[in-house]
Amino acid sequence: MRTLIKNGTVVTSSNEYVADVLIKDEKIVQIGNNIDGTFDKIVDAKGKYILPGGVDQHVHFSFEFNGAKVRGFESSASAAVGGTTTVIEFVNQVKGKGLVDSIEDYRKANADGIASVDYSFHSVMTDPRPEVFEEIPELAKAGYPTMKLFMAYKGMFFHADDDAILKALMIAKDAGITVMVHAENADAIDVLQKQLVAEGKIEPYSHALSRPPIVEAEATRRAIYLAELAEAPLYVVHVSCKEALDEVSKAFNSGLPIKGETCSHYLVLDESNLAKPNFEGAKYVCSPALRTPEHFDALWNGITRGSLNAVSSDHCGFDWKEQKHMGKDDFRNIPNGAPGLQNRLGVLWTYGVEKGKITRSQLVDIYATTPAKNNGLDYCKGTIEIGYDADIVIYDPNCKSIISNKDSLHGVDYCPYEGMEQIGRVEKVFLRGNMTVDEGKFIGKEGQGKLIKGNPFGLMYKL
Ligand code: DUC
Ligand code: ZN
Ligand code: ZN
Repeated sequence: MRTLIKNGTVVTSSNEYVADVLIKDEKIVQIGNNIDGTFDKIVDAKGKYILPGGVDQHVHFSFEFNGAKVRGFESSASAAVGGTTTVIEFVNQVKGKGLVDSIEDYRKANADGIASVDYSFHSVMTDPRPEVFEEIPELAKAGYPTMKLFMAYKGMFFHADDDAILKALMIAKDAGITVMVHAENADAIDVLQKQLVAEGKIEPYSHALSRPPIVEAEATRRAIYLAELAEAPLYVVHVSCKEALDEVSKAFNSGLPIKGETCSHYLVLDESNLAKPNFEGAKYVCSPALRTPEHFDALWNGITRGSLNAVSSDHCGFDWKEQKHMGKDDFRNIPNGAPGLQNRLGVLWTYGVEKGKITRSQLVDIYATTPAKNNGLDYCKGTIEIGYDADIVIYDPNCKSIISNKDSLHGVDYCPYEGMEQIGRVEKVFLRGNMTVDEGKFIGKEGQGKLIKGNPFGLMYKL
């Protein structure tokens, strides 16, 4: 099967140029002007941008919070219509099981034959027994070269203390496994939460009060010190505020192999959303909490200066009506997380590129090219180059629309970006050469996604 995409503007992380792109079966085989020959399909992309399919390195299709479970891979067509062709899911280790087995068992039961886009996995260590630490290097051999630790959730089974973090960092580095941290001080949050509830402050807005920037900054700094002690690379997920970013930037600027990501919602949604009446605020309960608007520009600066090298969705599809209402009488019971997988590219284009915060090449870098590199997938994903998977988005910059949950395929009963303007639209998407979105509609098949394994040392050089 030979498909020619003609006359579009190809955007890579370093430049953009008008060209034709020839796809043969699953790969990009030629890029140039006036490519001729015989083709099975010709797509005219004149006036449109040819972007690499997005790589969303931070999604949750399996997260559970107090018994509430998010929508799974059956909702992953929402990635495709939003311009994302590869997702990386966090798999919590099952107590008593190994890290690799936890991923493999989850994958077979919940992703293979179900996913609509390509997928890979991060491990999340929850059961720090000595033999589990010994197993960490096996993750690299199995093709899963990243492992996250939660510093944020006191009393929950996935919480990791400093002991576990330091030991994990020490072991992971030699195997090229990047340790990632969700950095918030769990004890401080616990104290603040109890105080707020004792004062009768049980509304969703208290979620933000119980997780101020300083609890994120403290844990970020602590994790960085632990990484320095271990002489290991570290990746800080979902940096949400200036104070935590300052810690990452200080480490990054001093030459340490320490970086972070932020997420679309921290760039455009502020904490006032948590105060919406009629329990609407619960839709915006995610951790770290949304911040005041002054933090937006600091995060955009972190992106342009390089300490934040990716923007993810932290997609976490809890329903509002049923699941978020578990916390109607106590904000601590509101499941943490919000959907957003479908909106990442549109938000970055509209509020990043169109507002002059980032260039189109920077957008490609933070939404596709660098997330692929961070996770060792850059041998086949994240750029428009010969030999790469033909994961391609044709983006029409001339459309304007209003974001609405009725256009979402995430299977959740709300969208946190509801009512916001979007400039441009994902018109067509190719997943390994197969057109899977046309005229903005999903035309692919459930189960078409494939497991993509990562190489170790993806984030950083070997120290
Ligand atoms: N925070 C969220 O908001 N959702 C999923 C997990 C997390 O740490
Ligand atoms: Zn997190
Ligand atoms: Zn997350």
